[in-house]
Amino acid sequence: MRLFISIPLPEELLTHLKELQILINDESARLRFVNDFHLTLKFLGEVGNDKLAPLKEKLSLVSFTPFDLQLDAVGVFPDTDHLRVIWAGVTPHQPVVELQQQIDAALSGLFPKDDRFHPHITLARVAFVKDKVRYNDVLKNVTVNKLSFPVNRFDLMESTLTPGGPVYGTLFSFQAPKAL
Ligand code: 3AM
Repeated sequence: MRLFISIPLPEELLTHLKELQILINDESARLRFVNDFHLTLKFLGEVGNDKLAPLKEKLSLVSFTPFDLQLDAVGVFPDTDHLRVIWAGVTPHQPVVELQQQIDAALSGLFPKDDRFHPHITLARVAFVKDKVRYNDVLKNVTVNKLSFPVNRFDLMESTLTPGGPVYGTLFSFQAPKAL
């Protein structure tokens, strides 16, 4: 099965993420919008059934203090010359990066470490761009509501590839201890 680890996003955020999908839409680019928003912490790829129990056990040992994030400006991967993914940013990076590093460390020996991690919420993948200058301008003019949201959980997710795009399902959730 194809697995990844991500932070689920609260309902209150989803309405605005859908609004952002409307704002980033323009005839200068053909986009494939995602239906399932999340903040990916680590992509694991194909994982055999035999690895699932040790994976779950190691992830259950990750302990983190709940933190708040704020939505931030729209950005692109890999860069404005090569538009592949359009995403909404989050701030601050530090608590997410720390959680990602903890997960990386917990899974060392089972999965390779990620040396490049940039927290983001994917809004759309780019099929093709007709007018790069115009589309970058559209993106620059998108105003993001800097909504705050709590992070107190991460999920082990399964991604099933279908002709209509990937379909995601939550296999297990890992809860942070309640804040005192
Ligand atoms: O929704 P986002 O973009 O944050 O981009 C893929 C998606 O994250 C990423 O894993 C998530 C679930 O598919 N992904 C897919 N293939 C990947 C790969 N080979 C990958 N990330 C890194 N390497």
